[in-house]
Amino acid sequence: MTATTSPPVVGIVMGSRSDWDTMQHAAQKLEELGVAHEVRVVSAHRTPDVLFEYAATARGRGLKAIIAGAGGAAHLPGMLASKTALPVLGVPVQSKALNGMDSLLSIVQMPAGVPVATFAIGNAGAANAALFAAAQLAAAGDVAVAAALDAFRRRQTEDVAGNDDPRL
Ligand code: RP5
Repeated sequence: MTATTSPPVVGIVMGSRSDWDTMQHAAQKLEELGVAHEVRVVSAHRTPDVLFEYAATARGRGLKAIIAGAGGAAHLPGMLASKTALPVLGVPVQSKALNGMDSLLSIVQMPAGVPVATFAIGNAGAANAALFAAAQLAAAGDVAVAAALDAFRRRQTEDVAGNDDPRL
């Protein structure tokens, strides 16, 4: 699925369809900021050849970053990072058995030389990975995304400041 009409610059991938509940928060943020993105299920364990192909062709297809979410033995972000030098942003999905601690540790403990930027477990991590990818695009000179990010921050501040009595 491609979420806007322009070619995707961010890839959102996840180990299973069951990760979508979490990863949709990344897609929603990119949508809100007008960042063209694609969404795919790519499993490190069930479809390893697809993973290799996805990573090997990502830069050539115009992607600037990959947001990868996985749970449990969450090898997807690390294996993507082993096959591409594009920034890989890892989202630990909250697993049922261990609440996502397994996912977090699987993603964060990369060996020196193969970085994965690791975010919080669950929905907040997915949303922040998208905001971070947008910040990378803005820092690289995308003025439209920079403006959208500024506007998002302003709205967020106004929403909190305008609802500061928790009893209402
Ligand atoms: C991981 O195993 C996926 O990322 C998912 O979080 C977890 C469970 O997958 P399913 O059994 O729901 O397909 O590979």
